[in-house]
Amino acid sequence: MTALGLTLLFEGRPVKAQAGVTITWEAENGALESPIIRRNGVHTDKKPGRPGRNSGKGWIEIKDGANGEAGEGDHPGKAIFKVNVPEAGQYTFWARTLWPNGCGNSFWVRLAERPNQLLGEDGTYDVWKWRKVATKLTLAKGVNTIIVANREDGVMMDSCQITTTSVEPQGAIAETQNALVK
Ligand SMILES: [Ca+2]
Ligand SMILES: [Ca+2]
Repeated sequence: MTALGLTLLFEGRPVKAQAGVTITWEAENGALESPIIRRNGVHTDKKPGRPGRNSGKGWIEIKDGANGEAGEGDHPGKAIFKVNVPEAGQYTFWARTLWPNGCGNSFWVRLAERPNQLLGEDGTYDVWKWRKVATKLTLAKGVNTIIVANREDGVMMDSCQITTTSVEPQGAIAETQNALVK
């Protein structure tokens, strides 16, 4: 969604949108390579008192054990997102993910033909939580290919967002219309 000075409703609370470009999409709508797989349905997390759920039709995951005995590394398997970007710029990449433990708490994120950037390695487990890549992505106007790749197994990803704003996404967010090129 491109929002300029609009007042949006977020879980019943009005929030003032920052000027800028924000595009959100469902991770399960990407093109997937094994061992990254699509899971359909609802996954309710273990947040005390206020459990969260995935948005859209499901999520993507790498099953625990998919990488065998291998630990963190550059492993086969990726999710490819061809994202419609309305304006060139520096974008923060966010993904709503769920980690089981420290042996399953990261993905790689990169642009096509560019180096891997780390997503995760934090210590919050068993809840859907938005996490960002520290370095912004430089995106051109038009279709940009963003790749999420296998760094360790056991991990789940619900949705992704790129934004030129400094707003931290919260909770389940609907997919932006025409976010992805099929
Ligand atoms: Ca780890
Ligand atoms: Ca989803």
